[in-house]
Amino acid sequence: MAKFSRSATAAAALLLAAPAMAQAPQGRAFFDRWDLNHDGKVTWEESWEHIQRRFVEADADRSGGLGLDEWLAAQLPGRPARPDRPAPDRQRERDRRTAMFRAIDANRDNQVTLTEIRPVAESWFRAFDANGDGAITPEELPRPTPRPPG
Ligand SMILES: [Ca+2]
Ligand SMILES: [Ca+2]
Ligand SMILES: [Ca+2]
Repeated sequence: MAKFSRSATAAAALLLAAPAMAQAPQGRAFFDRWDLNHDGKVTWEESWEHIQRRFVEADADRSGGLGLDEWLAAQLPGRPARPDRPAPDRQRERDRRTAMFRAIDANRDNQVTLTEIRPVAESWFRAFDANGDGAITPEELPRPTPRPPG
């Protein structure tokens, strides 16, 4: 059980912090947005700053926590519409993000707070920082959709 929830939170963190990074072809543009001082590396401080900003944006009612509705609203419209994607895919995405919400909501009060997000984000950061130097470079990002050169 402990093992399961750990991998669940790691996956959650991944998607929370880097939805486009994990899936979108424009991963580099996404990276540049996280690299606040544009030095080609994303440090933990930059990551946390970015997550906090996104959290504040998502917290529509300023309650200091995100309800599931705020969570889904913040996550789902972030990406450009994909007309080539059938609707069931969006439902799957929604289910996945709901599961993620449950995984991060450690005290099960149906609110995800920064306190709950932080340890998850930290494990996300460590997982991406492949060489352990405290910064993520574009080379360390996953490449889930390899495309042929050219
Ligand atoms: Ca940087
Ligand atoms: Ca909670
Ligand atoms: Ca690194």
